[in-house]
Amino acid sequence: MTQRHSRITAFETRSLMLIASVTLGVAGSAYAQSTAAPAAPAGDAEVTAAFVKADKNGDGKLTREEAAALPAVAVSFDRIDADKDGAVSSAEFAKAMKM
Ligand SMILES: [Ca+2]
Ligand SMILES: [Ca+2]
Repeated sequence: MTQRHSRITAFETRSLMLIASVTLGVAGSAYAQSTAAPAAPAGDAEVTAAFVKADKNGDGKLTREEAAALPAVAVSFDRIDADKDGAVSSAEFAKAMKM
């Protein structure tokens, strides 16, 4: 009885490990995909479209408030604003999107 029980437990343990490894494998590939995506260079048209869309007042610059619509820009606003004028120009934006 005890031996039978322990055999079932061992089987269950193996099943759980298999499920865990499959789950981790799926999560791992999903993680790889999500980190690989931003590294792919964005096309000029995509970059321009994103910039124009975020530039609500159309002055050719993204203020910190306008950049809030683009999380990727908002989180690194200070780094992207290379000349530190408090706004991200289309050139600064294009450069950041291609890194
Ligand atoms: Ca603007
Ligand atoms: Ca700037």
